[in-house]
Amino acid sequence: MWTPLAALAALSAAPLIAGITSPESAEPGFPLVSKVAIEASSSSRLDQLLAGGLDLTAFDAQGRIEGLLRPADIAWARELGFELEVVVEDVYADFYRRHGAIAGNNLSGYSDYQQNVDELVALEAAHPTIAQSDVIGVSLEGRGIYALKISDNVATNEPEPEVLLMAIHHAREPVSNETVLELSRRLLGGYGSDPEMTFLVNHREIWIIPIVNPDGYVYVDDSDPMWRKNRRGGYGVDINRNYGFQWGYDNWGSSPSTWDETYRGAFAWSEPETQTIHNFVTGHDIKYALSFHTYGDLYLYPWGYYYGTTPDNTHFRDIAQTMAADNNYTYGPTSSTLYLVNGECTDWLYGEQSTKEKIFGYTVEIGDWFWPSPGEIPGLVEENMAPTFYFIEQAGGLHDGDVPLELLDTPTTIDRGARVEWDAHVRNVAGEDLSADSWVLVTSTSLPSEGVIKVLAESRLIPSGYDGTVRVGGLMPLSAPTGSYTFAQRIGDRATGEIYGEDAFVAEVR
Ligand code: 0X9
Ligand code: CA
Ligand code: ZN
Repeated sequence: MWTPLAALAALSAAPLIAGITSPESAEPGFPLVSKVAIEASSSSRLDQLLAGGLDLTAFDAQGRIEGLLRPADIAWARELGFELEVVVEDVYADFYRRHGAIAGNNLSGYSDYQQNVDELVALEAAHPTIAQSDVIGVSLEGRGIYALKISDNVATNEPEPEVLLMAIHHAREPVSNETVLELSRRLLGGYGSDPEMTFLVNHREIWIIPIVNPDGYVYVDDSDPMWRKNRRGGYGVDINRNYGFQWGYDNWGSSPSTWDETYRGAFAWSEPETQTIHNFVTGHDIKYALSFHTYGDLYLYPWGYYYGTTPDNTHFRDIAQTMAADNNYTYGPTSSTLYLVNGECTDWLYGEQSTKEKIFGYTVEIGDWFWPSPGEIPGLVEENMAPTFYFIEQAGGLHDGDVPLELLDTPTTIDRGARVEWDAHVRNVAGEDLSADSWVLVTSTSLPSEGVIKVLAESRLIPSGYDGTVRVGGLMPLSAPTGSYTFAQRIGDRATGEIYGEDAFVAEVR
């Protein structure tokens, strides 16, 4: 059923002309904002709406994109030829009707900022050897940005894969916070009794940042339940558009206008909240990360800034596919699955590869609205437990540096027709048993082709914690050209090309 919009259209033929007072919500003190669904047939021209700086939120069950639009926005979009269905006429009135008279305490039924702080402190007190809560940065208005570390020997930086879980980049997305709090409780509460939780705590360093944007979260609680950004200048910066990777690449899904919901800030990293994440991530060795948001039932991965996929698309997809097998979320590259964005967190996590290594970062979009009724929270949280534990487990075993190799007793000269031999010192610091291939890449400019790949050992099980030396060797053919040769030994998965460790030496063949 199409809501007649004639009255609105009459109001807003020239939406940007100053002096027109915005219509108001039935809830005193708020503007009239409607939740609309944009017909799928018109969503191929979504770019036009993205360029308009509109507040597009997610997809509904019919695959239509939803947005929070003011009457002037609705009229503008309809003039462009988009077909819009108004799903909720007045989202503020709807919020207060469904949640009761709670103005000034909008997060009732959810954990507010202070409850988060109290809970982190309580978790640390209850599990002092495996939980540690720290303030890793300070928001624009001076609130602490907290991180909870969960790992065995928590005070020690151990060589275990590090995983980062974040929530509340966006202020109005409290289910993301509930989800990471519950993940923390399960990991800590299950330690010593639940074998999966015990394994993850023992073999990973798990970092949880439950509120990236404390100022926005407090503002949602005491003032505006639909607030998204931080509180810079009263208009706010979208924390998830302020990261310094392809920041401001274009204006699609990222706006240069202060009052737009996707305002990206005056410059990359302009906000203390993004600076905090930047400093935290570059100061650690994070392998995998999840940035929890609401809503849409989605797993998203780079790229967001243009319609392309990363060289690791298969790996991104495989993991998302397994997570989604559990909760039926849709998955795919963010740009083509949801919409274009730039200056977004996971694009930076993966894309910035000079000041840090690439990180497999995903955006998780939970549920189907920012404010599910409190009774729906446990189900939404639960559907993210098993997939996230699987994700944390996956952060081990598949990374460069998990099996450091050191080649010892290497020759400097090799006679043709003689054996080449060296020692390979192998360690497995991945925190789990690994089945891995070992191979040697021999290259020399004397060789007619680029080089030869000689497999000296095939797929062995390298037990967790293995620390030993194996003798490696082979025959240098009599026919080999003389000259300088490089012997690079690698351990990894030859099928996927992933390398867990490598070392090399140079020798003269004569
Ligand atoms: O727009 C966002 O920042 C995220 N959606 S939300 O409704 N929670 O605001 C999605 C960001 C996902 N990343 C990309 N599209 N690249
Ligand atoms: Ca540890
Ligand atoms: Zn969000």
